[in-house]
Amino acid sequence: MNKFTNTIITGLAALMPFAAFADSSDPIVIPIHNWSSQIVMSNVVGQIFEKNGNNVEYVTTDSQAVYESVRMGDVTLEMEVWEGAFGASFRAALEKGGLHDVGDHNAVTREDWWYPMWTKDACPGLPSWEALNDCAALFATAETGSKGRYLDGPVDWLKHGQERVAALGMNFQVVNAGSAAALWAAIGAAEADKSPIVVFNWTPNFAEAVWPGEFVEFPVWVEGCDKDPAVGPNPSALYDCGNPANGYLKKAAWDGMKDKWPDAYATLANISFTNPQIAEMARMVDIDEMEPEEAASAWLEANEAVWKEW
Ligand code: TMO
Repeated sequence: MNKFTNTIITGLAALMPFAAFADSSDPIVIPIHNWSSQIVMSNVVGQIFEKNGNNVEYVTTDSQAVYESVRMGDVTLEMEVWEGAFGASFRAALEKGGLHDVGDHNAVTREDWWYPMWTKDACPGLPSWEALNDCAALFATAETGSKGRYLDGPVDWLKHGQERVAALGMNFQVVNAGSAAALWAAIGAAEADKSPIVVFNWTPNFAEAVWPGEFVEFPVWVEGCDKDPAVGPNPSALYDCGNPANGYLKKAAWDGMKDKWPDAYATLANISFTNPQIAEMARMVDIDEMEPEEAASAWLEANEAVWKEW
């Protein structure tokens, strides 16, 4: 290329900054975890990027370790940073540097001990945690002996159920479900004869439309309850509070994303899903039994007016 054409091209590029596609052709790496809304939402966002001409790669990763991967740039972003489950890992990675907050979804989240409403017939003092504890024998199983069973989420969600039981002196034993599907199967089995059950659950989720229920009310979350034993009702223990009842749902990205894929980054910054949209994404997989990629395509087709704005 001679100097003359080079000048013209540079001049044209300067005149059309938005016409030029500035993003790297390297794949944007999107992490996939083990609950349905996150998997579908990640595919929705990946498919939007692809429609815009980006390349995308999905990797299945641990939902806590992912913050370290985003910080290092091995993974480009995270679509669902739940305050209750991942706030601590996210904050730790933020402090080390390399990733940042790309804003909140327009959603309010809660993750905690939960029961389907028929449980309250047997234990009318609910939702108080003290009443639950007084009813512990109702939740006993062969596995937990005389203690009540609390079916917690998969281990990598790091809900600290065991620490909470110890900190509050509860007569419960924590059993970790192997998968989210195992939680739904346990609720479904209890539904048959309306036996009392208490499990880890969250909102937004499909479950709220299927089984009316309530979260157990633990001592109210106070900032620092997971870091400073003095915070919360037990002065010598961590995790003696419930999870935040009005938690955030954030997006996070590797710091390098905005320079390497500026167009995709601008889209990511605009993306915001609501509670009903997130619950619907979970339902498409957990109730309608769609494959996540298929659910994502269907969602995009039905919600063009929503995502074209982004
Ligand atoms: C992280 N989760 C939404 C499953 O609680």
